[in-house]
Amino acid sequence: MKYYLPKNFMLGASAAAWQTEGWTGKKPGQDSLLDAAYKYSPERWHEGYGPAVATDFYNRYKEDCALMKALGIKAYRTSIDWSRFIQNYETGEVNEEAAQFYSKVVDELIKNGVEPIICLEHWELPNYLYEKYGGWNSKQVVECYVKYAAAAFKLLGDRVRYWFTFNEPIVFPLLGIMEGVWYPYKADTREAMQWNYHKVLATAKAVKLYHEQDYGYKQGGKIGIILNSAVVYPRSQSADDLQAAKMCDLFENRIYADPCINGEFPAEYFALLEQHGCMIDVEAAELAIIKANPVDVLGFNYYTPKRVKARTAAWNPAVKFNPRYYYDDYELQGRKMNPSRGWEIYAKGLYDYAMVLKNEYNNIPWIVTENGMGVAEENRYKDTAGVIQDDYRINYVADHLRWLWKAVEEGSNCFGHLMWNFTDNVSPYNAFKNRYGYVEIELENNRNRRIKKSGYWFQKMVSDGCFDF
Ligand code: BGP
Repeated sequence: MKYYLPKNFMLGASAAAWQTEGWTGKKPGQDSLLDAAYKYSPERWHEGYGPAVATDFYNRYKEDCALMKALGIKAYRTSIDWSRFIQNYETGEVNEEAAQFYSKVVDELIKNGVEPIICLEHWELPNYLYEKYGGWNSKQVVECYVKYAAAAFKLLGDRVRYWFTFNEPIVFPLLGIMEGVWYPYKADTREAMQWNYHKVLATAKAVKLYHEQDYGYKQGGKIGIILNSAVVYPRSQSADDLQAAKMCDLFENRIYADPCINGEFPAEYFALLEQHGCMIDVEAAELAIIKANPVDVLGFNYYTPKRVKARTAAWNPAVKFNPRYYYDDYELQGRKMNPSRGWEIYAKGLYDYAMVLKNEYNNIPWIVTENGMGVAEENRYKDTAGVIQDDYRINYVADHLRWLWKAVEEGSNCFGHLMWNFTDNVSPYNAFKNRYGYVEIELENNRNRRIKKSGYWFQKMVSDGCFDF
């Protein structure tokens, strides 16, 4: 069957500064959290690869922009590396060399017909701010972020029309602060919730600034946040599983989506934190700022749904509270899986969340800011000419696009799809293990870029305005 591209629908790809740029030009003391994570334990990173070189985008961005044009990519989302861009994290003074780099990247994208989409933090919190203030645990860091955001709007606001405050803001607090599996390896639920709250507050402050600030030219664009909201399905219709799904939705979706889009935290959230002895520092004046400054757009990253059931074992009150006390989302037997990543593949999840946005979030304009399939050892799929025959990726994208476009037909306000990602890049700890790109990075061949079969498929889809599936 043929599927036609909806009108004014943006097709492109996503990446992040720290996952592509490499450390060229970075000065001592300019580490981001992920840079610090790599320096702290490089042996934990697959085959020792990490952000140090990544895809070398810093030196090769012109080549990459030309390749985007050749593939028909119409929008490219990346981030600014806060730790690189700002010279003095407390005053917001800009590092001129870095500013020039980001300005040139934006110009190069535009020159190649690619809409630049900029995210202000894809986990590139300066490690300095973590060490000095405790990172997002501190209100001081919210203020540093606002100064950074102002500098970024000032530099690029005349050319960038789509801004995002954070990428998947929940991930670092969850994995680094609450569950202790990522650097800085903490296990403190209260602190993780404080990080989450301050990122919501920082978002509202950046939105306000973006809407109000006058830099001598009109900003005229839109600003939002990128969430990896949990798309939650209860395992059964039992009262316990339904309640478990509700709690998962609350802690992995609504603690961001509700305040950022609708202006208010879910009523039960603070009560639950109170009940479990981990209430955070919240001020009435801050809640008023959040209420008054909802985002214009939402970015949604979607890879996999959550199948949730109630826990069978009782919670041990002697152990620190963790929201997972309320739900269990593992055990995925019998589902269609991506074995490399261990994630279920369920394209309809995109449609289902589109309907949630339509019905519960005022049909906010939104864009898929990540969606894709990370596959290990893709070399085994090379044909004799050396082109990776990634039919699995083509099927993955096609299936997700058709569900997405069905949602658009039914009134969802989705205006685009950005694939994760354009070229293969570095993942946290997995580094280059699972490859996601339309374009291969040939590590063994000087990081040569080579278009995969999916890249050619994408190119054809863009020029035909449709695909068969
Ligand atoms: C998202 C992140 C990306 C990217 C992607 C793939 O959560 O925003 O930065 O890495 O997931 O996941 P992974 O790299 O862990 O395989």
